[in-house]
Amino acid sequence: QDWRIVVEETQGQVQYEYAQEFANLLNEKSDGALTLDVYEFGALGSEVDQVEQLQQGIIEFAVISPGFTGTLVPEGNIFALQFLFPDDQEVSQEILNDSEALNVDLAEKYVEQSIMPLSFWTEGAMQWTGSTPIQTPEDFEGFQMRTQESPLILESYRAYGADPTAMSWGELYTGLQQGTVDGQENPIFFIADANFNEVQDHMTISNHNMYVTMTTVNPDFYNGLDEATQSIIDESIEEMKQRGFDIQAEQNEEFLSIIEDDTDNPTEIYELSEDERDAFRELAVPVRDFFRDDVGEDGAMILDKLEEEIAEMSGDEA
Ligand code: 6CS
Repeated sequence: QDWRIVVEETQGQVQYEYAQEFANLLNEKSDGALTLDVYEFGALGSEVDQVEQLQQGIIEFAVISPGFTGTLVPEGNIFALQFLFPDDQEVSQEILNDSEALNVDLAEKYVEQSIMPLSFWTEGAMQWTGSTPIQTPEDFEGFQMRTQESPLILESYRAYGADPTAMSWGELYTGLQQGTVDGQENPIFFIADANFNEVQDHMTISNHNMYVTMTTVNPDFYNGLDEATQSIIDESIEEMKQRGFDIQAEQNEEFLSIIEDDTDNPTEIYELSEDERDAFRELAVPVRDFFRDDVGEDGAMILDKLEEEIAEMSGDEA
């Protein structure tokens, strides 16, 4: 019987392409014995529904963004903290690969909820889009910001003075078009492929955070497999780390020019200077204390450890 993996994106987008290549690797390495079917976003419900299906073992694998597990695994809100990881995506991916805080301590918190993360990976730096320009924190005053379901993402935008609302991306195009929300954050490939630029007049190159997602497996399913099969999965996950990175890098580059060249739907692109980014950083850093207080001792420990690892691995000047 075929195994299944569900992703939060549609055909052609990063998670889907990743899952397809992961499925091919499993199939090759097992000489055709293992078959994994890829389900695109929308086939099995919302992003949050997909999390539940993985937990219940209805599907074996899922690509899940921590932004959709915010109430389930509060410690996973760590990825909502802006300006925490280095801007350099390659360095950040290395941290995601090697961090013990994430791959051991945070992973344990997920396993308690029947979600086993096999890898954490970046889909690229996130940018802001808006119906009005965003260049200073004041521009967020009264701004209806769409976010994922994570309390700390909402808190991060409240810290800027915005008025955030959580919503599935399935509703987002219409929400932006009708003005239910004024703006959103995403990597460039996603902004363009989901056509948000059609209904947004402004894009700010803010690089305020990276988009982190996780390849996950249902722990009962995984633990029930023989060792040889587990090794095939582990090796494939390992090989997909570089592939996933390359897929997002290519798409983020390619889609920037698609937004720039779309004369039917012009989008004003504004790149923040380092000084301008500092104004946002100043308001974002205290949200780390909010995280420490809000998610409790274990979460605070994970953040302390991660901050140390980041300083070490990025050769921090701080
Ligand atoms: O903004 C979102 O919710 C969506 N963004 C990405 C990059 N992937 C899936 C996710 O649901």
